[in-house]
Amino acid sequence: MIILALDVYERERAIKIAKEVKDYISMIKVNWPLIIGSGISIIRELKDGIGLPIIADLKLADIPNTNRLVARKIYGAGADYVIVHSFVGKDSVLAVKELGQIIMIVEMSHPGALEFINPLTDKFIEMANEVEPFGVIAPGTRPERIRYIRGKLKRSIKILTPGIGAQGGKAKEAMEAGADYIIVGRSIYNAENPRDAARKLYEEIVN
Ligand code: NUP
Repeated sequence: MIILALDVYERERAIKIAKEVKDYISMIKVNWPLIIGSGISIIRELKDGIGLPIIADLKLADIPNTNRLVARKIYGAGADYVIVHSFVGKDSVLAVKELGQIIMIVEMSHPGALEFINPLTDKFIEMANEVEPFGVIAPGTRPERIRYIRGKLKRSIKILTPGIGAQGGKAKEAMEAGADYIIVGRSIYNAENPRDAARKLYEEIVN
């Protein structure tokens, strides 16, 4: 139920942290910091070395052809899921889904998401119900919004919630509101003991 957001630059540090916490996590999410810092080959290295599925959090938001060109390389590099923005429209989203499993953003966790994204969430949920991605991103910082999104989203579509810990969201509250997975970065990788931090989160949500 815990997805590790591995937002560090260095390959060695990323692998060390992933090994330390792997017993408590179910997937690893890589984002631009790690891909820029360590190269795209880090995806295969983590996937094979740690043995967990990899989410590529590229937040693709381009025309269908460019989304497709990027997605082809990232799935080819071993990514199991790619995160895409919804606001660019269904054609751009479907261009990625044709190549592999996707996760659509229906709302984000930061305060700025209230400016432009949150007012459109209903439309993004509607699109997700048509497109049927593996899952959607919903804000771990706003449990009431997770509950709202869960109420409108097809049951088969998973809810993944970032914003737990460093951004103020609480793991247990997010799960109780309907999240299937919590995404956690800094609270684990910046902890003095990442394994202990992951174990505590795990115990918080299973108990
Ligand atoms: O709405 C979102 N909020 C968010 O934090 C969508 C995301 N994909 N993320 C990502 O989740 C963010 O880019 C980072 O990789 C991770 C959260 O990290 P942290 O705040 O736990 O350190």
